[in-house]
Formats: sequence, C-alpha cells, structure tokens
Amino acid sequence: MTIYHALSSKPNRYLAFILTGIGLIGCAEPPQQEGYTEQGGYYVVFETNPSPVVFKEYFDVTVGVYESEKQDVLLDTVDVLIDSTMPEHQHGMNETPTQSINPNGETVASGLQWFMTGTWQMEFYITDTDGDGSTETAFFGMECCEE
Ligand SMILES: [Cu+2]
Repeated sequence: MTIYHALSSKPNRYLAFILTGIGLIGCAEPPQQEGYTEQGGYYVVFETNPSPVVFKEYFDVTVGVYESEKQDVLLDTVDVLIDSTMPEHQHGMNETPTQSINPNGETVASGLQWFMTGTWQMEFYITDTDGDGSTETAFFGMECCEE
C-alpha cells in the first residue's frame, strides 16, 4: 500500500515513459544523435539504420521531433523532410528517399545512400502544420564511412 501511495498518477506516467524508452532502446542500442533546430523551436532526435552507415549501401533514417522545452513530447503537428548532402562538394545523393511515419509517430526515410567517403550532412526540414507553416532546419555532420 505504501508503494501505491508513493506513486501518484503523475510519476507513474513518467515511469511508464522511461520504461518504454529503455525497452525500445535496449534491444538495438542505436547511437542516437540529437540537437535543437537552428531556429530553436524544436528538438530533433535521429538514428540511422544500420549504424554506422555502410559505404554505398542503402540505409534508413528515423527522426522524432520534440518540443524544444519539453523533450518528452513528440510532435505530430510537423512535416519532416529528410535529405543528405556533401556541403564541401555541393552535391546531394543520387537517390531520392521515400518517407513514411512509423507507429511511434516518428518520420522514417528509406533508401538513402552515401556514394563518397568524407563529410556528409544529415538535413531535417521541419514544417509546422498547425500554425504559420514556417520551416526550421537541423543539420548534423557525419563521416562516411568507417572501415
Ligand atoms: Cu562528395
């Protein structure tokens, strides 16, 4: 009884969230990358599959967009466009990824491929579908590819 009293409804929700997160992450242990958009309105968490990316082989990217201040609130009022380029060479990929939304509400881009070694940039263009329709950007530099 003491335990039930100690866990009010609010901590229970947080506990459930944490346990779910551990369960999801625990299996594959994907190295996630995360950070704020350049404009500061969102917090972006993504991972590649496989990780690390394999040279000249197709990979997927899964990204969740969260409130900038409450990073446990996944937003479903945004459209996310996922792209990848080599800024130093001013070119993109030779492939056009397809995108979908997974059951968790994250955006998944499939069919990306890095065809040169060097620094690639993972790019997320996040458009508000519930407000003024503005777009924020988040870019992450990644090295292709470890041997
Ligand atoms: Cu290049």
